[in-house]
Formats: sequence, structure tokens, C-alpha cells
Amino acid sequence: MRILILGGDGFCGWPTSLHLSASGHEVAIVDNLARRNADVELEAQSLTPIQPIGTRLEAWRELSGSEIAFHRFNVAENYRVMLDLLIDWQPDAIVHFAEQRAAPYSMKSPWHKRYTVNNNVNATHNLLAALVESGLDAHIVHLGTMGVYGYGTAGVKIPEGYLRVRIDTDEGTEVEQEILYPVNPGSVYHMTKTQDQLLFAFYNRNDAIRITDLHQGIVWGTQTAETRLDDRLINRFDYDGDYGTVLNRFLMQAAVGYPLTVHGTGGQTRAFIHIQDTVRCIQLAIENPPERGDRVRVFNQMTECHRVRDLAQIVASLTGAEIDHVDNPRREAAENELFVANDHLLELGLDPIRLQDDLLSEVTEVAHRYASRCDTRKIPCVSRWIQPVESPVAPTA
Ligand code: NAD
Ligand code: USQ
Repeated sequence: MRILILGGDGFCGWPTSLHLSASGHEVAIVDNLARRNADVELEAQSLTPIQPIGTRLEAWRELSGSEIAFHRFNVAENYRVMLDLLIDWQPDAIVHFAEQRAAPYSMKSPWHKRYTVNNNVNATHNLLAALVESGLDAHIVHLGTMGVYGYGTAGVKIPEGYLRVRIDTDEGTEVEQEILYPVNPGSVYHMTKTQDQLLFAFYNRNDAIRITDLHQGIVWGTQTAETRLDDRLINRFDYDGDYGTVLNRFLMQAAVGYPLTVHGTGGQTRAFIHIQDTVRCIQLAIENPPERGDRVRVFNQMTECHRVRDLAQIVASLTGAEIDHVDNPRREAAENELFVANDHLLELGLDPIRLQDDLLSEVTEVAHRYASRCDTRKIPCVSRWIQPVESPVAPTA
């Protein structure tokens, strides 16, 4: 198949591009390098020494003999360029990663909130509008998030996208309906993903666009079979307080001897998936597309749930790291339970990598190897959900 990857220079997009190319698909990447620019803004860097996109693509051509084309433009702004690319290249599938994906970054300031909303909502809408205007029947595979559901489940398993509800009518009877699972976003970033869902529902109903929305949990790990082939292909590893996600942060903190930064009681339970499983799931979604006319297909792309303090314990027992309970900069429940259905991807053949089996190799293969690149000043999470209100200035006499 011919597959266009929007956001193909990022943490999930790069290994996905390589995996799909290695599997025999023709791949092209679109990226505006916004993520690399955010590193400049935040004065932070990937723990791993990622190479410029040109070097990455050249290394892949040398190793595999396969070309991956690269188009640098902003999906949220350059509508015409996007439309022309769709018409010229005629992709069969489009994987959409091109969004600002860090919750703390999205909460840093009014500018960051507005940037995240403008970027994410317009990127998704431009893609949908361009696909309709092009007349193409390409399958969109979007990376959504488990966070659209919120993380409280009242003891029930979170279903894959839709909830069956019974409603009392005025006549005293009951009607049954299936609705999008009610959204409950915990950050401006997560809120943009709930907006994406509505855009997908509308364009799917109105224009019969074929869409798979992958509601993904927190991705951990760094390397995949393809990124491991050559140092120039290495994937990024974010550890800073804005872009680093919890488990990779703990692994890096253990490697550099920094006490593990558990927020509050560490009672938040989240869903997780290894980066190698991410790329497999995306391949499964692409190679098993929905039919035209099917409603938006939602898969929960996660393999296991863990409480943050339990993860810290696992990492501490593997490495001897200390655990530090720091103030939680976020507005989130002190404790939550999380149960999630993920039957669709398992039925399609996903064979999950277990966290307990792979953590140690991640610590030694990546976190230890690149520990000297860590800038410990970038570790604390300084983005706060509630900005402290400045005390009013006392009137002068
Ligand atoms: P990332 O920031 O590493 O990659 C996103 C890429 O998209 C970057 O290379 C960035 O430059 C590009 N991009 C952003 N806006 C763009 C635009 N307007 N035009 C062109 N390119 C643009 O993020 P990631 O971790 O690879 O996440 C990819 C997707 O997966 C995101 O949509 C995210 O919400 C979702 N996701 C990620 C995780 C995770 O743990 N990393 C978990 C669940 C869901
Ligand atoms: N946390 C800590 N200590 C840390 C960092 C985080 O205790 O040092 C806690 C947070 O308070 C939170 C939990 O760990 O309760 C998860 O935080 P995270 O930064 O690992 O993940 P999150 O902000 O939810 O976002 C990440 C990705 C996002 C994706 C989401 C999937 O950045 O793109 O959508 O995971 S999910 O969490 O399932 O919604």
C-alpha cells in the first residue's frame, strides 16, 4: 500500500514509518519539525542522540534500499499543499500523528493552550476537508488517546469508543442507543483529542470517510526492530518535565541516580503500551481497514494498566532507585481504578510485550547508555494546571 505518515519524524511516527517501509509498503512522511522546535524552545533534548531527518532517511535508504519521501509543511496551516499532495500521490492510507501531544506543554501558558488547540484541531480538520476535496477513498488511521475517556471507570471496563445506553422516554418506555463514550479530558491537549472524535464522527457520517481512531495509552520504551538497526535511526527518548512520560522518565531517573518523581500519592492508574507494539498495532489497523460506510472504528491501543506508585516500585526494585513523592502539578484525582477493553487488536493478532519482561533491557540499552546526555535541571515538571494567583498589591497610602 501507499501510506502517508503525518508527523512521521516524531516518537511514534518515525518507528512506524520504518516498520511500514520494512513491511513492503511505500511510505512518505509529512512533518513541520514542530517537535524539534519545541526542544529548542524548552532548551531540552532527547536523551538519545536523534539525527536530522535527512540523515535518518539517507541511513534507511542505505540499509533497506527503500526510499521514504519527506515533505516539510504544517498540516494545520498549509491546506493547499496538503490537498495537492493527496491528489498527486494518491495514498491508500494516511496515519495521523501530527499533533502537539504533551499535556504539561499544553497547560504551560495561554499561548501554549491556544497553540495546542489551533494546531491539533486544524490539523485534523484540514486532513478531513482535503480528503473530501481530493475525492480519494484513503483510510485515516488516527492516534487518539485513552485520556478522552478520563481515567475513572466506576468499576466497569472502558469499551472501545462506544457505550450502549438505555434512556427513559416521555411515554414511559425505554430506548436503547449506542453513543460515543462520554468524554472527560484532563488537559487542554486531551481536550483537543475529544474534539478530533467529533470531527471524525461528522465526516464519517457526512462523507463516508473511512477512519480508525486508536485510543492509545502511554507509550514506553524507545527502540523497535528497525530503529535498532543503525545508530543513525535511533528513536527519540523524552525525559524532560513537559514531554517525558512517566515510565520512561522513571527509567532514566533510575539510570542517573535521580529519585523517582512520583506525583502526590502516585495513585493515578494509566494504560501502557510498548513502542514496538504501537507500530504493530498501526500496521494491523492499516492492513485490516474498515469498509466504506462503516462508522468510525475505535480500538483501545494499550496492553496493560498500572498505578504510578506501583510502577515506581517495580523500577526501584529492578535498579535500587529511591522514590520521591513530589507535589502534583496537575489537577487529577488522588486515586483511580482503570479497566480497559482491548479485544479488537488482540483479535487482529497483537501479541503484547509485557512490561515486566522488557523493563530491564530498556534501562541498560538506552537509559544507562545515554545517561551522560541527561540535564537533570530539565527533570522537574514545572507546568502547573492551576497557576498560582499573585497576591494583590497592597494599596499605598
Ligand atoms: P511527537 O511530538 O514525538 O510527534 C508528533 C510529530 O508531529 C512531531 O514530529 C511534530 O513535529 C509533528 N507535527 C505536530 N504538529 C504538526 C503539524 N501541524 N504539521 C506537521 N507536523 C506536525 O509525539 P508522539 O509521541 O509521536 O505522538 C504521536 C501521536 O500519538 C500524537 O497525536 C499523540 O497524541 C498520540 N499519542 C502519543 C502517546 C505517547 O505516549 N507518546 C500516547 C498516546 C497517544
Ligand atoms: N506522573 C508522575 N511523575 C512524573 C510524570 C508523570 O507521577 O514524573 C504522573 C502524572 O501526574 C499522571 C501520570 O503520571 O498521573 C501520567 O503522566 P504522563 O506524563 O506519563 O502521561 P500523560 O500526560 O497522560 O500523556 C501521555 C502522552 C499523551 C498521551 C497520553 C495517553 O504524552 O500524548 O495521549 O499519555 S493517556 O495517559 O492514556 O491518556
